[in-house]
Amino acid sequence: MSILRNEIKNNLTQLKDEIDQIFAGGRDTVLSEVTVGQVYGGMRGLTALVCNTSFVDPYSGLHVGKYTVEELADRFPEEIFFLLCTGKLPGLDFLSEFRNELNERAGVPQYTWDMLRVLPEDTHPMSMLSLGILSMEQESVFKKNYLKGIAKADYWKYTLEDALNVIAKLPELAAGIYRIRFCDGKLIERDPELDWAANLALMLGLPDSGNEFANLMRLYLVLHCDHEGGNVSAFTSRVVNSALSDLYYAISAGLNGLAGPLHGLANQECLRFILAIKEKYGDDVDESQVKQFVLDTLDGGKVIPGYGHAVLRVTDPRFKEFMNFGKQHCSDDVCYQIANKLFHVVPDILKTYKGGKVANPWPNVDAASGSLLYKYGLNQFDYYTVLFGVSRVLGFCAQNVLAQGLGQPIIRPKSVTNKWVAEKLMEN
Ligand code: AMX
Repeated sequence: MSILRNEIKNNLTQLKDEIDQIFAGGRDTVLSEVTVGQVYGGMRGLTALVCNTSFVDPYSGLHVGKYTVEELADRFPEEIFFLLCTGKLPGLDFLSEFRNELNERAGVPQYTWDMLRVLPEDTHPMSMLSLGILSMEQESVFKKNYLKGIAKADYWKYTLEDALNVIAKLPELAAGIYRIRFCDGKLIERDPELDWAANLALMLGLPDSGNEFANLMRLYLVLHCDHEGGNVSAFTSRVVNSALSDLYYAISAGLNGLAGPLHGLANQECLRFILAIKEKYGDDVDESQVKQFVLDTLDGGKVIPGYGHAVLRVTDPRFKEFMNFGKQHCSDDVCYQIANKLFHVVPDILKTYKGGKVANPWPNVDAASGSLLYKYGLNQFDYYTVLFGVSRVLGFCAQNVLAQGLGQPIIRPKSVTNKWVAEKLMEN
């Protein structure tokens, strides 16, 4: 893996130089002040982390390195992993080298399959994914070498070894979970000639005429790869790895956060919402009926899934990319059409709802993805977050490799008691 390793090395040198310059410019400069509201409010808007793999601009959305999502939509997820780790897109020779590397490292151990097969039938696929990764922890190259004694400067190299081993096994593990949990349990063999996303599509075993589903998987795995450092799953993964718990622990922990309904699980709620509209009004549902359904939902005290965002203040560019895919490949699909109608009516409603309290009335990535997965036969909603997780592991891995390469310390913010805060208020 010489190309990737060398470029990560170069990236680390550059990032270290930048940090040296920043420190020289003022290590004690105040970047962000924290209010009582933020301390009690999930630390929202508090700038307290650095993440160099990607950042989210409230108005232009996700940037991976210096690229916007629109500029990356045609790329392979493997190239995005390279970009996350190195800050640049790879040359032509990378993809074949990376494919060979993954082929050598592929193969989920039998004990992992045995463990997954004995779980209760209704185990959530996200639990299976997290357990599957954790079951392989004893294979951690980082852990084995750490126990022997390695230089801190080399931690990232062993963390990268773990990252590549997990990434190589991930499509097989994720597809196997689908086959065990929702199909006949027979696993489909990977094809060493195929790319990462196409292999996932192949091993899921859904019919795929014209490779459209494989192309959707490529897009899906690109669009969900990373979302800077403070979101629940990425931050959890980083905190765990900062204790030098190896990547297997860190990835499993990150996936557990992604499994929450306010985070990665939201995408299945969006499709449920679309199908409920279809069920109520039929395939020829018009915009006024969609509008009524939305109003009734809000009157019932529920949120409109797929709309709003903690950071974004515009239509999520990832939503646009999925809608473009739908327009190209399945514009006559009813679920796609309902997703489109929702886009026409929801923002105007949310702009004035609760006296304009909704910070972002625009759709996020989840508003579109489910309807496309459903169209291609992936109709097991519980499985959707697994696909999100497969993609997001790229971000967890890149963030942790870079953090280890930069020698970042264990994460340990200070917590205080109500009494401490009350006394502080008295002082002011
Ligand atoms: N429908 C109805 N009300 C909404 C809303 C929506 N889609 N989005 C926000 N609001 C409401 C909030 O519930 C809140 O009301 P409250 O103060 O009475 O509780 C008010 O607007 C202000 O909230 P906010 O500052 O705009 O949002 P937030 O940053 O607190 O929460 C999010 C962001 C995404 C959790 C929220 O918009 C939401 O629940 N959306 C629907 C679920 C969803 O799509 N989640 C996916 C997020 C993306 C991801 O991680 N995958």
